Amino acid sequence: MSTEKRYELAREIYAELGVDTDAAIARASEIPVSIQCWQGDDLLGFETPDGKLTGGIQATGNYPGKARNIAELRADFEKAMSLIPGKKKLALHAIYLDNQGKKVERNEIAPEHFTSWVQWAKEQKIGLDFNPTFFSHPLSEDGFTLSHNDANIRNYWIEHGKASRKISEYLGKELGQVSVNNLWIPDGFKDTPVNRAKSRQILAESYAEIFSFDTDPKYTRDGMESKVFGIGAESCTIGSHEFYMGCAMKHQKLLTLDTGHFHPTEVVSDKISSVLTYLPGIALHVSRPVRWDSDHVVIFDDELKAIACEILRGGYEDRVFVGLDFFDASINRIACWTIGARSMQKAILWAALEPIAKLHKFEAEGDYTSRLAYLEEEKTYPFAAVWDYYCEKQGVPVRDNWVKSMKEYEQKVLESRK
Ligand code: RNT
Ligand code: ZN
Repeated sequence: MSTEKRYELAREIYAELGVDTDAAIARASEIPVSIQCWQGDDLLGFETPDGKLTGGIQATGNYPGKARNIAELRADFEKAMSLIPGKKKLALHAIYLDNQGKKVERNEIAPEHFTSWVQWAKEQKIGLDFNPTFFSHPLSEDGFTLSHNDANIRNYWIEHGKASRKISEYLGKELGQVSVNNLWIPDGFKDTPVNRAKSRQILAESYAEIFSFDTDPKYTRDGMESKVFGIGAESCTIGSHEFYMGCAMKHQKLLTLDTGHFHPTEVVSDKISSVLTYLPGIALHVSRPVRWDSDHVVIFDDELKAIACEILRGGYEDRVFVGLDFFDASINRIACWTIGARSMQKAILWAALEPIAKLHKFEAEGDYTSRLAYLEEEKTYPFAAVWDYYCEKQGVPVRDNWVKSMKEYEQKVLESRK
């Protein structure tokens, strides 16, 4: 039976539930998903030919064929995009600058180092997000950047933070949409410190300086990403969740919630509405932590659905910026992008297909029996038929057909990268 036919049947079944599948597809297709460039090359970047990843994060595995330069990364990402439905953005990190082979210091990066990215993004009709890189650098080697005791080192990173805000604004202006500038630092202590307060005070002052000038919210928004621990910084993370809640509140910034940055039984889905009660917005780093902040490829699991449902049930589309953050080097990297982003898009479509008004009504009336009954019954509605139709309409492969296409690219392109 054709995808279209199966969709028509599904549409009828959902209509009985009070759900308009066409409207759900339209709603889902308007929500951009920002895909992290760093999955393409294990977060090494192109600042120097021999980049090393530091900062308490790790890409494990050595699957062949990673992108070795900007041209390869772009080509690989274009391949992935041809397999992923929905609105897409690419999230860049500062170390992915186009420096034309000349080393540029992090405190000297400027829009000019990203003009070729803008040109490319215009051709691809996608937006760009940005991240300053406060790791993988000699001046971050002792584990501290913006909270460093040494004012010279600290100032270097403050200048990097300032530069990133200008670059992000430039990206947003050029592409006519908001570019999220996400600030994450690795700062922390391996062993128990006795003066946590001092480092946090210094960090607060560094942010006051970084945010001392305004940028246009039409084009850029700063996000602040907390974390519970990093490798080599197990005992104290300076930029903890509570620190950034306060900091984002003070400066009216987005809070970035990375799903791998909390204690294992905490869930980000429950945090969204709490944070949005007081803060203007949230940037999400959707990841899949397996026992730790392991950054496994995102899959279509219960928490992913819960996150998407929270966004759509709350009507928070304008206040939540959905981004992905994982880096798995043990399997084909284009497949990582595709599986992770398709899963996120699936979850968004899933959420759009909920009988939201009905569920809200049950809850408001105290009919928790019906609420549970419908939340369970919706799980066996013909979601797959709607998802397949959505993929077909978006011009990307239906079901597992993308795997063949990805494997062909692997043979033709990736295997020659020795
Ligand atoms: C690290 C943070 C951060 C990075 C990216 C590469 O724990 O999650 O977001 O993964 O900036
Ligand atoms: Zn993250």
